[in-house]
Amino acid sequence: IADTVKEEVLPQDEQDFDIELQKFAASVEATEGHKQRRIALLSKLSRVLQTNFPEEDIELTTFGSTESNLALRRSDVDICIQTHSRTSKLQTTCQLARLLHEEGLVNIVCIPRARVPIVKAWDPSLGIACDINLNNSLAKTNTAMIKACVEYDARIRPMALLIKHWAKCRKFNGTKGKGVLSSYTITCMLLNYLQLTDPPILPSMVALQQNDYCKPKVQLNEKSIGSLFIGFFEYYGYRFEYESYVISVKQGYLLSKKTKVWDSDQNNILCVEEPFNNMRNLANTANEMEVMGLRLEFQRAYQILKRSRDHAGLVETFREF
Ligand code: 3AT
Ligand code: MG
Repeated sequence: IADTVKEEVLPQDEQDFDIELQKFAASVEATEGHKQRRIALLSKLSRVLQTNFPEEDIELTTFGSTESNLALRRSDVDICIQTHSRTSKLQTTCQLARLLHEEGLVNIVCIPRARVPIVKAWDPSLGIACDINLNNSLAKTNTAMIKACVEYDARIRPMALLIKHWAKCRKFNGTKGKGVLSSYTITCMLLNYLQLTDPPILPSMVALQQNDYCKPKVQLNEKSIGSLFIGFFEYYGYRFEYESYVISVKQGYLLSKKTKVWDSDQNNILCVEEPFNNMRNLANTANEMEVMGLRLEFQRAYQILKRSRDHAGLVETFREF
């Protein structure tokens, strides 16, 4: 969809750093082998469901990074099982956990009381992790939104892959409800930063939806991937006012915590509005100390990259914590 018009040629050092970033992103993204293993896991699950519930119309779909084209080598597979009947025999994640156990999956964790009940598991024969939920349609909707954003401008995908990878390397990423921030939440933070750059790289979600996610556009911002990438760390390290604002990918700007009445809850230290449910703060998993730590991590990355816009700088930025 992107009609990126790059009229000005970037200086050589910026071009070199962009190439370095693209190479780095390619080295962390999921390979063909990972994709094959994901497909194999899906067919295994499909067989298990068909065997156990032969008369039911049960649908298996993937969402998350598998669908948004942001899968990393270390990504899990997010799977949604939809039962199309109220009287389905498959009613709980615990039932599902038992079936996975019988199939040889290990490290099974059932989180039945999470906002969206999920089962997490590891398939040792395929070497792949999965998160499975039952009947959660919101995840499909927000995945489609992330996909549309990633496709909007060619610079967004490498940045998103690298920032997710960075969050995993520096150990503050965890999946849904565990860890300081989920990949999804930090991706939303990146998108909002790109909406707020001047001129914006990405329109608001409202505008994207009005355009059916895919009207051609003229891209006025010609910044390099490198300068945007470094700018992201600078923005969340030094400029974003965590105390006062709510990140809204839906609106494409910042909302006031006070206006949203999100200023008095200790779970709302960092506020990232879920685009399809504006009552929900995606970052309510992070407490005050964790947000402080996060901010220091943004600052650390910025300081490293400001000094060395090269391969060595990237290696240091992504150093495993
Ligand atoms: P990985 O590649 O697995 O690290 P991802 O891009 O798949 O990252 P997540 O695994 O964090 O992202 O989340 C997968 C999807 O689940 C993304 C979104 O559709 C949904 N999701 C995740 N966290 C939330 C949340 N807190 N609220 C609503 N939906 C969420
Ligand atoms: Mg995922």
